[in-house]
Amino acid sequence: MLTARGTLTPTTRPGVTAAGAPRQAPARVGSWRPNLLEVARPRAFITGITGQDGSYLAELLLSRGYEVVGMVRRTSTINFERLAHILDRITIVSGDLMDEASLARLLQQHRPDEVYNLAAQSFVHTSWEQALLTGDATALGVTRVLEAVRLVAPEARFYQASSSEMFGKVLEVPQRESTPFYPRSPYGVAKVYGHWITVNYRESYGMHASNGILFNHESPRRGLEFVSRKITHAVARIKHGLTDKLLLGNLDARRDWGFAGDYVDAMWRMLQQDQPDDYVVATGTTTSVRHLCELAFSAADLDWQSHVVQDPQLMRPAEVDLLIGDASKAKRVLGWEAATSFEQLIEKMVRADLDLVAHQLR
Ligand code: NAP
Ligand code: G4F
Repeated sequence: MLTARGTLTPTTRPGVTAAGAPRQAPARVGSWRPNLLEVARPRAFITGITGQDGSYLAELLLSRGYEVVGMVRRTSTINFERLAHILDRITIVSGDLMDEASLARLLQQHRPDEVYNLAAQSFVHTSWEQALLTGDATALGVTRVLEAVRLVAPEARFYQASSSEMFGKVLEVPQRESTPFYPRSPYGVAKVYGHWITVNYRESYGMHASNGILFNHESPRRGLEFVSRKITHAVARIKHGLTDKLLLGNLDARRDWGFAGDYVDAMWRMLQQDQPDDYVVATGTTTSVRHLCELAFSAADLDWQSHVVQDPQLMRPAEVDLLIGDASKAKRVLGWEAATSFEQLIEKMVRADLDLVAHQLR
């Protein structure tokens, strides 16, 4: 079969080696016949490239020799902060999860080998305030991307950003791929839909579609509204004398927090497998918001209890009390495990925010 990318047998496509060379993954070497006139680079299409994970994934794929096409939605101000350092090496295209035609047009134009659907209304708190929008983008948006892939790029491999938020009021500890879902927010409910529609397209159409059930992952690029970054950024502002108090909601909630830079590697590994499947991606440790505070403040030689104030208004209508993932399948099949500890992650985030605030003050 002749494609825009070169000559391929029907079941194969360009890939990359696990070591990162921009060529075929070992399992597919036998059936890939390179076009001698063109050394094709695998091409990835990322929705949500302006987000935390999108920026780390784009970096990873570039380092592995991919062409990266990132979809951004139209906004009145440009928000490429997380991409500034790689902007000259990626292709930015305009589209929206809400607009099926834009998705189909972009996939038709760019014919990707891999599609990573990271775009979503991803903030749980907002999902109660904008439940319909969350359902439209985070749930139905997945079907729109899957339909576009099915219709115009059916050989592309598809990754869906599923979430540990689906486990909600957990029915098993630790949570693994077989743990039943019990979502506790409109966001969690929307992610359950996205998860199952991905499974359904895999089973209905034989698509190479995989779900990564990722537990909370953070970084210095995390949005300021999420609790980890809210805390580390406040620590830096307090340290620099810009404020004195930090208002927080539930300090007892426990999460399995990892580093986003580690987690995007698991996404990529899923799409290098011969068979699509679903994987939990987690560290296997759990920590309370209270302990996160202790650690973050002490990394800047501050006492958290002198600054943190609980605000009942920040409590959620329904809470996810405890998340802890069992990522043994990802370790066994993908050879993936978290490289960064929770302590290293928080230290890294506090340092980055201290530098950021110091820079802003100059
Ligand atoms: P994020 O920083 O909030 O990024 C979300 C991305 O989605 C942004 O690029 C945003 O664009 C884009 N987006 C939102 N609505 C869109 C629309 N209608 N059309 C096109 N793009 C749209 O999220 P993240 O932390 O990188 O997470 C990536 C994905 O993983 C999300 O699906 C999230 O739900 C899921 N997830 C995250 C975690 C985690 O702990 N980080 C865990 C499990 C699952 P703008 O920049 O224009 O807003
Ligand atoms: O940082 P959070 O807002 O993350 P949450 O709700 O766990 O969701 C994140 O992880 C999910 C994976 O499980 C993703 F799917 C999702 O997209 C997102 O990335 O809140 C963490 C915990 C909650 O229990 C919350 O109630 O921190 C508690 N918390 C306490 N005070 C707070 C605050 N959360 C926020 N955002 N702000 C607070 O002031």
